[in-house]
Amino acid sequence: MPARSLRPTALAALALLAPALLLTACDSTGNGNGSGSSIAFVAGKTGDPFYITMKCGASAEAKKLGYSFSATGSADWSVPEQVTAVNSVTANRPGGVLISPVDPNSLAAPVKTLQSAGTKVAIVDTSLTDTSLGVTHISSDNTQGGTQAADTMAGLLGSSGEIVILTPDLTTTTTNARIDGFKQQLAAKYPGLKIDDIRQVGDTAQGAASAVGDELAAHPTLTGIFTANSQTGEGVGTGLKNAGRQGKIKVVSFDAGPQQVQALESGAVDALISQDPYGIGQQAVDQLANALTKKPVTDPIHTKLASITRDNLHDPALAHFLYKADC
Ligand code: T6T
Repeated sequence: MPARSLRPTALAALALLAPALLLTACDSTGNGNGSGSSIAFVAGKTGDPFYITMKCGASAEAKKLGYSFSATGSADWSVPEQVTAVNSVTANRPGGVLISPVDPNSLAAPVKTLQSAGTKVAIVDTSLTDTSLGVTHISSDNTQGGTQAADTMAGLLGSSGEIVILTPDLTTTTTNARIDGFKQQLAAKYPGLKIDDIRQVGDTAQGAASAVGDELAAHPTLTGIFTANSQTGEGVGTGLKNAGRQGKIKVVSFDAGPQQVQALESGAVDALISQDPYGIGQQAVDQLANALTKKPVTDPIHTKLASITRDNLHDPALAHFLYKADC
């Protein structure tokens, strides 16, 4: 109805209602209406327990702070899929986005566009080469994680041994940092532990399983395997079983998805270096909320790691470090 046709009493009623309308247009966080009060998560790989757990932490925190929450990402560890996901999130103009870029360079342009549209961005887990992008950067200290994996491997093997490292690829920033930390620590502290090969197997359990067979054939005196993430860790037990070497080769795996915990329990794997994806998700939402409400933002944040073995697996203090299959 055009305003000029309103009677004076109706106009007076509208004037009384105006502050209330203004209040309902702002959410409890004072972010204003519409998409400014929403937070979106773009995962590196949507079905990966690490990112599922991060989503659970982010979604619970968003709910607690009064933001609406949505999650998307690539089903595989794929640049084109993730670029498409970021572009569709950008079109919705959310207030904040937490994203784990699957490539340090190819995701820079879409993240820049997202940020230029006014969205606050938290870079989580993996990183971009352009560190000016993002209001905060939250991850494990992955180099430290690699050091921890090397110490754990040395504890299992003693002063001499031959090790193969299985990694999904050589472009992912997190797994590369773990390998660097592992190599540096062996060189500094365990000169008798030698790395026979660092092998890219793709981000699948099948790739890791078949690589184990090849590596055992190429290095018959192999004594240890370090796997740099969940999927490589999920496949290693199958590879050792197929080769009849389960329990004979010591295995340290990064991450602690449900299948990896099962492998630890069954003896296929000896230790897990676990991250805190739930905490990464929670803290990213906290920092995005700070940015959106003009409060100080902490940057960077390094979340904790834990070394899990069959001995401490059921310690309640470590329950937080075991990943979820869903929220
Ligand atoms: O190890 C995590 C994550 O930190 C890494 O960036 C990619 O792989 C995982 O998601 C586990 O599969």
